[in-house]
Amino acid sequence: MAEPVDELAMPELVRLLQELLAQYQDPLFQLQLQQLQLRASVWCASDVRAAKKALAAKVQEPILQRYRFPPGEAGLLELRHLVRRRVAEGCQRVESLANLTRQSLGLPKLEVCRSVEEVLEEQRKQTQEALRCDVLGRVPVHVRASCVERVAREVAQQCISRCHGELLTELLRSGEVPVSAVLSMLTMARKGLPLLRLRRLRLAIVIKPAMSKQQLWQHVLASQPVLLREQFQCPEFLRLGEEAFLQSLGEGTVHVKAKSFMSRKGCPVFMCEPSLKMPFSEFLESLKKRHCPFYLGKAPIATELPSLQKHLDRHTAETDAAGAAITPLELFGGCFGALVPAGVYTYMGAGRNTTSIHFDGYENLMMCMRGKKHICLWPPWAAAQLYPVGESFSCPDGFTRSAVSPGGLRFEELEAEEQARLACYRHAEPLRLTLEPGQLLYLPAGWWHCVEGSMEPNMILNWWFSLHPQKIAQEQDAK
Ligand SMILES: O=C(O)CCC(=O)C(=O)O
Repeated sequence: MAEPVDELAMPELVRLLQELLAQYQDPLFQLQLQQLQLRASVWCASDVRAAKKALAAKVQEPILQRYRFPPGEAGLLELRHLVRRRVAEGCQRVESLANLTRQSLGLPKLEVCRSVEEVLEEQRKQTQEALRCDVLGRVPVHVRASCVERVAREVAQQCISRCHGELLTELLRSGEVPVSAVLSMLTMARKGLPLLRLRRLRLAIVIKPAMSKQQLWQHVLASQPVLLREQFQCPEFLRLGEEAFLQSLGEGTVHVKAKSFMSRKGCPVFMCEPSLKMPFSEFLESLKKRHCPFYLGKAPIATELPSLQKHLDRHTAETDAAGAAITPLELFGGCFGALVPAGVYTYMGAGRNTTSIHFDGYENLMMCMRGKKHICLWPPWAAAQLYPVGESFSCPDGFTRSAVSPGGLRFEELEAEEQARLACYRHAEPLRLTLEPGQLLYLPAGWWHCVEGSMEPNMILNWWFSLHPQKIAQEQDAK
């Protein structure tokens, strides 16, 4: 990931872009670009791209060097990084200059003003293309056959169990669920999710004030979501939710999500992995804006916020007055396999920061530390109604995201043309809950979910685990 060029202030960035633009618009440069474009009919696309890149690099190199960027690809990456950050912050001057430079290189405009519904529809269409669907959305026989072969290969390589192989092959042959949903289930099967059992899931969230580890274990085995309302109310622990937003904790830089699209509900939906690096203090400042463009989402705290990690470690070792553990890891960790290698994650944001509908292949203990999180949940088999999207059917961990707009809108709330293309969503009413500070959600692996934060600053901690070996073993018994 590229480091930002912190010293380059806005006026300098604007000057740099103006200089680049002047060079790109030079008639000689445009002529050379056109000549390369003409070669497109005889050269392959990647050769044309490489030649254009080399031509542009001749112009870029001396300018970037003058502005103290590192040479080569690294300098370009940093420039892109800086531009994206300023555009996300709403700097229209940078946005229009960046678009003009892109236009003069024959590139499309930056994607900033599209709605999430448009972006998701494009992803659904791309998925249909990848699966070679016909106009009625039917997958041709040869693609189904390739999927069947792929499932057989995964069984042979022991990536999925034999009974999962039989189940998925049967689903592909019968056409009972869409191919994209079978591919979602293939990803679930690879994580060891007991799919046969999940088919018979009771659709409910178990809500209790507190539970013992043995009680939670029963729900973990059944993949039943659980909301614990009162068990983790230890004030010292919850204070982390306040402290985390204080400058004093704000070490160096953090990686944030910066690419969001507005949903019909008026929430910014963050669609990409965290990729933009910025000082933590500036991230905290941005939370005060009405439209916060950044989301410190999916941040492993050991590397992103080391002092928060230290505070958490201290609490992990402590017990409350009655001698009980005060963090979910201590109390419930035994119900799962290993904690993911990066450790505990956090999501910190504000302004109704939203994560679109997806599932994770990990068991999740999600604890609210500040603000609120409004969550919609659908069971794993709802894949059939949620229009999973993926780039290609051979992508190993694909089809984990849905083309349905987040927020848990009811089918009747969709626009007529959306109802027409997402007709199966009619049967996918979500379970809804709101998570408040000190409350813990056990979100079983494979459950589809979307999450909308409160307007005020909000924060969760996530402990993601692989599945407990006994849970994986259940599948054989379910047959
Ligand atoms: O809080 C969020 O925005 C998303 C959280 C999430 O998707 C998760 O914990 O799996």
